[in-house]
Amino acid sequence: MRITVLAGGVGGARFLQGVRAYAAGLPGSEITAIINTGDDVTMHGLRICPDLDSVMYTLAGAVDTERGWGREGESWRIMDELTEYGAEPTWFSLGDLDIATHLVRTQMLAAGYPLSDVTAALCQRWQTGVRMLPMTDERCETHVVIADHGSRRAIHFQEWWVRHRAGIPALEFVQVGLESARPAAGVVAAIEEADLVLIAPSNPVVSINTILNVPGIGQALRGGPAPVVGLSPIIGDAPVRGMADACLPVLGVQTSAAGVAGLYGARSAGGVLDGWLIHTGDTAELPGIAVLARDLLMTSAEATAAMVADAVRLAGR
Ligand code: FO1
Repeated sequence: MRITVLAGGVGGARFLQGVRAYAAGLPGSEITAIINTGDDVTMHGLRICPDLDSVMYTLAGAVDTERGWGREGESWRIMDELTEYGAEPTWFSLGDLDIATHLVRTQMLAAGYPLSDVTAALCQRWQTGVRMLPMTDERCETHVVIADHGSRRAIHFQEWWVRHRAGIPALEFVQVGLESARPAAGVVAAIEEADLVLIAPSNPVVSINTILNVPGIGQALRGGPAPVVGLSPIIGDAPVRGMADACLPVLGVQTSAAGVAGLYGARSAGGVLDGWLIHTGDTAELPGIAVLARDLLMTSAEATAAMVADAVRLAGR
């Protein structure tokens, strides 16, 4: 079975662990992950791709599981030195081990390799068992528009998320570079040739919607032959993880499983979903979307693999 997954960082990484565990029982199956790069940023001259790296480190068993990002057993000597120099930003911490990844990436990009090739090269070391594709090879970064002394100002998503902990009300999310962005090499084929497309329980606004907005990706999902099943990132009225509740109201979407399903929409009505997994006790009634309620807590790869098995059943595969 060929499974293609749309995913963000920390939640997407955990979900992919479950997809990989599910696929381990199906010899010959292939998993492709299309990963959000809207969080990408350049700091201290280094190109940083947080979601790609969170997925890569997690699948490799090299992530710091407590933080969910960066390397296990990390040290911060370079960061300490940068802070001594007063080199901004000091609110975004780069670990010594992690910096090696950014150095390799930055050099390869400067040499002219597209991000998809760079990602494949980095993953060569880690052997993640999942083909990882950035959503686009172009720069397409999420900026957050905030109110500033009576006027509007845009700051990079990382500044809003990490420095301000999403505590400043966002007026709008803007994907800078979206108009000229195209799906990265292999992305459209991975959707068109899949037997099943899964939407991970990642942040629906700044991860999944960002991927869906890349010209060509939403269209491929809507027109593709594979059923598309999503998992709700919201349990009750709160995100499973992260701060999606600071993002959904900006789009006028209720923080609920039903709200997110409405955002993605039914494929039969021009959206992307055929099926939607929600947590036990939640409700989501949308014409054209098959809904299944079950436990959605990703407590282990095995528990998540069981969710994937239910998604496969819901898709009728
Ligand atoms: N998250 C933080 O909360 N603080 C940090 O200093 C930080 C640094 C960082 C460095 C590399 C990287 O790949 C991720 C990093 N993250 C950090 C996580 C990241 O900013 C966000 O959690 C995601 O972009 C949201 O998915």
